[in-house]
Amino acid sequence: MIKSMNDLIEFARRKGKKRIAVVYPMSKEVMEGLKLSEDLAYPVLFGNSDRINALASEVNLKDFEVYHAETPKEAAYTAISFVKERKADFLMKGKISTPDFLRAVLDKEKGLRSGQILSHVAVQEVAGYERLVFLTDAGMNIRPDLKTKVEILKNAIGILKKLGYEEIKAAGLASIEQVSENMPETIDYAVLSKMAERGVFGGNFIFDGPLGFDIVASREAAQMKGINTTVSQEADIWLCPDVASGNILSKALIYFAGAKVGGIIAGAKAPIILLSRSDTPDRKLYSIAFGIAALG
Ligand code: COD
Repeated sequence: MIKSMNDLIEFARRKGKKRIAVVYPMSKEVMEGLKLSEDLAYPVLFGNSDRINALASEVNLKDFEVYHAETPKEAAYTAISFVKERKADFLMKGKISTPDFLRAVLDKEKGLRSGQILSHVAVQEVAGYERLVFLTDAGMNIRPDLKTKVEILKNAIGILKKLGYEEIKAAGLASIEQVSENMPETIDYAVLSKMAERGVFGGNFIFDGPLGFDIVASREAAQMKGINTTVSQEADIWLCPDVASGNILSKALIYFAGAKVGGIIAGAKAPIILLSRSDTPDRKLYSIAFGIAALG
């Protein structure tokens, strides 16, 4: 089982070098991330070719292809066409706004839709937690209803299976363990628990929720509160109520607990890497490794 970011990088490395189409990599940080990942991914870059060549020599990136694009949107659509035509294996966002990037990805004709819901999955290595955490959705679906939560969960399960997980546990994060009609996520989680029990998500899968963060993070807390659950301190997937809570939790783990993190969007024709400007080069490396690991 993959238990650390190093395991994830090794898993990706064993898949062989993949071609990564990068939309508008017009910043030193993006190019540094690509430099750090050069033994995993071969960069196919879309943007201003003069600027890209200059940035590449600044970070000492030597082996890459560049295709000139005047604007971030043009870069997005060309990069996406490369992925669709299998001239690249997966896609990464550079210096283009998230909504512009996602709208190109979601474009009905030219985008990368597969018919499924697209959702964000962040992989986190958190000190003190015995396994990797797959936190979802901290980046795409703003306020998912039950139907969307089902799809978000399926996307995450699909990724873990590609990573070789045979048994998967998931927790629905809330602020309480009771089902409350005033807190819609608690009702959704109760339904998901029953669906999991009835095999909707396949075998060897356990979902439990609603659960407070303390119960998910600590077996001791579960014992103290008298909550009987097999996912305490053992959940691989942490399902969040909405993008705001997921995003805040993910960043809190990064900034206050020193978590290592990488993220991808799942459910499209190929994994998509969506980074924020404040992501460090190592986070870009983890995301690229995660994207490769999640390839079919
Ligand atoms: N999966 C599949 N199709 C989708 C999804 C999805 N997750 N979201 C929208 N669509 C489809 C819709 O069915 C529709 O056909 C089309 O795309 C447009 O849908 P809208 O009108 O809801 O889309 P937008 O353009 O208003 O918003 C889509 C975004 C993804 C841009 C929006 O949901 C968003 O901004 N999400 C949060 C991104 C973010 O800021 N994350 C935090 C930092 S990483």
